[in-house]
Amino acid sequence: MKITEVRVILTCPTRNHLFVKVNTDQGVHGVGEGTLNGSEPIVAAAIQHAGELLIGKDPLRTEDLWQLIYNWSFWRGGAIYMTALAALDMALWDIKGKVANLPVYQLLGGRSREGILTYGHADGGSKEEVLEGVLAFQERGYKVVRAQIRGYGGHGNIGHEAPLRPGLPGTTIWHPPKYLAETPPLFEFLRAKLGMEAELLHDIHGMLTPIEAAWLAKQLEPYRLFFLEDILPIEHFESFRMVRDASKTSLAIGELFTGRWDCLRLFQEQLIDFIRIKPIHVGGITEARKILTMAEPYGIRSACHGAADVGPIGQAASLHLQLAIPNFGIQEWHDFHSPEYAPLREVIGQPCAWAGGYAQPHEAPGLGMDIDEKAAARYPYQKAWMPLIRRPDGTVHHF
Ligand code: GCO
Ligand code: MG
Repeated sequence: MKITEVRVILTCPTRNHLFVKVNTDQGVHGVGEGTLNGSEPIVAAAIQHAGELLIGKDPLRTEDLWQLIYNWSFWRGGAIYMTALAALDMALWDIKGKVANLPVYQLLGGRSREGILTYGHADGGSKEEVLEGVLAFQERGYKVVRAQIRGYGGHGNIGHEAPLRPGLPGTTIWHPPKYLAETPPLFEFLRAKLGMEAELLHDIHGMLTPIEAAWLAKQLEPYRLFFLEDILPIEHFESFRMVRDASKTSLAIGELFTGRWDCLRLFQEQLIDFIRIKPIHVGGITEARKILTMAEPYGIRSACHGAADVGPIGQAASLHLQLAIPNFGIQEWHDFHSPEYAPLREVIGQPCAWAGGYAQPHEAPGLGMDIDEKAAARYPYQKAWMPLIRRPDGTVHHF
């Protein structure tokens, strides 16, 4: 069996997605996803370029081809290359599943649980509105809900500047003290209304300084969060110990990580409780599986990032992997079944199933997903950027 073609599909049905199709000389093809919010055309170029190395190769040699694509460039690693590699690796696992006539999770060890526990994202302009949002998620069957006031950064988002030119992103003005002041009372309020058993979590989105994050983790300790997410910016590696020592709030990070070397120290020193890596941004199922195996002896569980931009095929890869591993924790859930995603469903068919708080990958061989290229061509790529943030004095801040 030989790979004959790598096709890159950049499309915007609802939002931008970067898909890949790997064709073989046996009529079997595999699909993968390399969506990287705001950087899709750059990843597309990387897939196009690196994909040529796969032509003529046996697609079933998943590990060998992973090593080939990882090592070919010399300039290895980083979000762009690792996402490009992820898209190709997913497609190879898809082919392997189709050849074996088994869903990918069977190739990874089979089912370790009946379903994938998910969390939803409740947002509101006030704590009363957040409560309404949490209750609405609970009524739909969600067992765990993330609670945020006015998105990431909350009421700390005190202003907005228009884009410099049409088509560019605007700038949010972010003032940390307001966010720090409102967050502990939000959880005090939610606990008073919902009791201690409700499973709640919160995303700092890496927006605080180390001492601010440590302070917030300590303040939130009495409210027993399922976890506090993205506690620090990824650059502040040296500060995890300080946050850890400050409180016994359960901690999660990793949606920006791109490989095992980002995780090693956090695992060995048990500085976190949940790791948020997912196949799509760490080089695919091959690498994500190794990372989650490394986490297992430290009692660290998976909590794969699952925002809209992880995409429906990225989501499927996360589900197959987490159905099989022993140390699964939770999956962030984005609902691609909702009406706004009708155009996306023209391209990819049915997204993975969700019912009563639990998700399931498809049972069809491989990842169980496909791409209709004609439908994708009806929705051409639209230039998009990540949001910009500055503090009130004009200093650039991370989102
Ligand atoms: C989450 C995330 C996202 C990111 C987004 C960036 O936990 O879902 O923090 O919402 O902001 O994926 O592209
Ligand atoms: Mg997050």
